Amino acid sequence: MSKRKPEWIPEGAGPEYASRVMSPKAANTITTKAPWRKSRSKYDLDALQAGILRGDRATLSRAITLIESNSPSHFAMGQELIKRVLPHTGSSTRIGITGVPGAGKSTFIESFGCYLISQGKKVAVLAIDPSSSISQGSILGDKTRMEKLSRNEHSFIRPSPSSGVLGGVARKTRESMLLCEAAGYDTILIETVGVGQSETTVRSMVDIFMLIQIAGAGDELQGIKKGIMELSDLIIVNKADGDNIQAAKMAKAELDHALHYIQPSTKGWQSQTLLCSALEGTGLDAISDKIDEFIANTKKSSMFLTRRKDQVLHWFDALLDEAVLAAIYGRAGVKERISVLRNEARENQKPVVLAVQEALEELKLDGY
Ligand SMILES: Nc1nc2c(ncn2[C@@H]2O[C@H](COP(=O)(O)OP(=O)(O)O)[C@@H](O)[C@H]2O)c(=O)[nH]1
Ligand SMILES: [Mg+2]
Repeated sequence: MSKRKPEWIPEGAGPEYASRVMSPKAANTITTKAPWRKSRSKYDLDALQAGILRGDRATLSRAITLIESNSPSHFAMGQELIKRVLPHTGSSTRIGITGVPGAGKSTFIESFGCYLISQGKKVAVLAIDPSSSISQGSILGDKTRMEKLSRNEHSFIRPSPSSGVLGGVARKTRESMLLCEAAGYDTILIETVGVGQSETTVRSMVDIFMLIQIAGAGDELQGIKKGIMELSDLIIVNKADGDNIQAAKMAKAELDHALHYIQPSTKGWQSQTLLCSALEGTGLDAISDKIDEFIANTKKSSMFLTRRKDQVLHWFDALLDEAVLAAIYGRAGVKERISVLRNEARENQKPVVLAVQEALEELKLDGY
């Protein structure tokens, strides 16, 4: 019995830790449809590849579930799938969207997405939301606000993967984006809520980055921090409607002024502000035109391609760093030995530098 106790139950815990651990036999009778229980044969690579290239949404959805899976065999299949569709990726416009909760990101994506589709585009919406394990994903939580867009056959909406650290979520979003491109989506909108590192992460995978602001919420609240403005190519002042039009215009003027003092996000492009009402659908055409102008501009200066290549390199370097560290620390006995050294340093039994040196010897790495 004690062998089947989940490891998170404290030693000597009483019945207040209500838990049932099923026997393997009982677990086998579960008929769940959860993706990780799908047998290997359910993922037919040829079929996935063909379905994606045909633009079939159900297949695309399944393929994203595959690359989001944490199982090692799914990982290998997912990478093979990405490899196969890679020649069909890269031709979309990748747009990042950020802003504080309540700024109107979801409403904006709904109306802007519908606008783009009315112009003949195919729109995929993805999200990076590090808080999504709590909020169930920013997109999913706001599904009602994207009802029209989600019903449109030229759209594809995928809530953010809800598990894992930002790095893992970022990989999944990046790969989802590639799959969407292979499926023929020519515009990818990646939403992120403005917390911590997530804007930088989204900026590192898109061509153009937009910050959605509203008038009168206060600079602090809106995070008009230099950092976020420096990442943004376009700043949209939303909710420019009804009684709020004057205030929105004033906010725009202030932002225009502030932009003079900050480093542009994209070399050769002066970051700009635009007004819109996501609710009433005004200003969307001007935003779309501005995005087109940005893309044309950066393509002409070759900044577009340079940035994309740099983004891939940056991605490569980050993954390699992570993998190298994992490989080194993952060696047998290393963790235990290092924890002894850490403790000796902590308790002043050994100088820190010496402890680190011994750790390096332990890891069979020279130098320091
Ligand atoms: N008046 C007005 N309200 C808006 C506009 N865009 C969004 N809202 C409202 O602002 C609230 C937050 O919008 P939401 O899209 O959920 O913001 P998000 O948290 O940034 O995704 C909702 O009540 C929306 O109806 C707009 O253009 N004008
Ligand atoms: Mg939202």
